Amino acid sequence: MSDKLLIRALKGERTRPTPFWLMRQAGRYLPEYREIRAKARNFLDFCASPGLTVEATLQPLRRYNMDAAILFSDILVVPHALGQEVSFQEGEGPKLKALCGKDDIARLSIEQFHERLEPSYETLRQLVFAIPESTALIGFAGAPWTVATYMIEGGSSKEFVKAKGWAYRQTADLERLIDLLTEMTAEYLLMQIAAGAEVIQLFDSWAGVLPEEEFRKWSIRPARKIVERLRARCPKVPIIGFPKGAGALYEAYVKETGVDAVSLDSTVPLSWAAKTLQPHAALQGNLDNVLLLAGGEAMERETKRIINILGEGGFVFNLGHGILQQTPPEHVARLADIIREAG
Ligand code: 1CP
Repeated sequence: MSDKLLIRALKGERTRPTPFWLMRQAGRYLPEYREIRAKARNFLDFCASPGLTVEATLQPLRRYNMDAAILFSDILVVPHALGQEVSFQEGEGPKLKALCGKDDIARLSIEQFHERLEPSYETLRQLVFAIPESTALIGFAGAPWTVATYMIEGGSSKEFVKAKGWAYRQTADLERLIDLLTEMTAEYLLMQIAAGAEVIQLFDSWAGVLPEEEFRKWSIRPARKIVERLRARCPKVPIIGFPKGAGALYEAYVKETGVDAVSLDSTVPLSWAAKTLQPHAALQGNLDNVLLLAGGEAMERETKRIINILGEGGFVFNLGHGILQQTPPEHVARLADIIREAG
C-alpha cells in the first residue's frame, strides 16, 4: 500500500499530521490561474490543453503544498465527450443543448468518447512526474445524477424541475441516461487510474435535492455500480463519494455504496458523522467555504474543532464545497498553517 499520508487516511488510518486538500484548490481565486486562463479562447479549450491544465493543477501546490493534486478539468467534459453541445459563457456558467427525451439520448455517441477525453489522460500522465513525491494524485468525475441534471436542464439549476420531472414522469428516459453515464463514468475513471490517478472522487453535487427513494435510485445505485467496477479492476485505489446535501441519507450512502471515504458538506454535524459514518468510511471535510472567505478567528476556531472531532479516525481536512472565487489567497495560506500546527 502507498505510504502517502492522504491514502493512509482514506484507508481509515488515524494520521498525524492531518492531510488536507481543498475542493477547487485551483482556479479563479489565484491570480496566476487568471493569467494562464487568458491564454485559452474558452474554458473547454483550456481543459483540452494539457500544457495549461498541468500548470493549473500545480499552482496551488506551489503556494500551499497540499497533500493532494486534483486533475484540472470539469465534470461537463463527459457530456461533451458523448457528443452533446457544451459551452461555458464568461460569467454565466455552463450552457448545454438540453436533452428532451429518448431521441436525444439515442443521438449521444460513445464513438469519440476516449479521444475527446485524451487531454485529461495526458494531464494525469504528466502530473505523475511533476508533483512532489509525497503528494497523491486525485482523478474525478461528476456522479451520473449530477451530470444528468446539467444535460437535462441545459445548465445550472435552482429547482431542478426538468431533471426531477424526468425522475417522476419520464422514468425510463432517466434510467437510460443514468445507465449510460454510469457505464461511461466507470470507463473514464478506469482510464484516469491507468494514466496515474491514485485516488478517485465522485462529485454528486446535487444529490441533496432528491427525496429518499429517488436518492437511492439515482445517487446510491449508480455510485455502487461505479465502485464495484473500479474495485474489480483496481482494488487498491480509494474512492471518495461526495453526495452533497444528503443530510441523514449520508448514512445509507456510506453503507450501501461501499466507498472508502465520504466528503461531508458543511451542514453535516461533526459528532454525528464521527459516530455514525466514521466506523464505515474515512471522512473528508467540512469547513464552510464562506468561512474560508471570511477568515480570522472564527475560521481558526472552526478548523480546530473539525480536526478535534473528526481527527480521531481516518480523516482528510477539506472544505464542505469548492473555494469561492472572491477568497483571498492569504486566508488559504493561514488555513494551511492552522492545519499543520494542529499536528
Ligand atoms: O473559466 C473558468 O475558470 C471557469 C470556472 C471553472 C473552474 C475553475 C469551472 C466552470 N470549472 C472549474 C474546474 C473544476 N470543476 C474542477 C477542478 C479544479 C479543482 O478542484 O481544483 C473540478 C473538480 C470541478 C468540478 C465541478 N464542475 C463540479 C463538482 C464540484 C462542485 O463544485 O460542486 C460542478 C457542479 C461543476 C460544474 C461547473 N463548472 C464550472 C461552473 C461555473 C459550473 C457550474 C456550477 C453550478 O452549477 O453551480
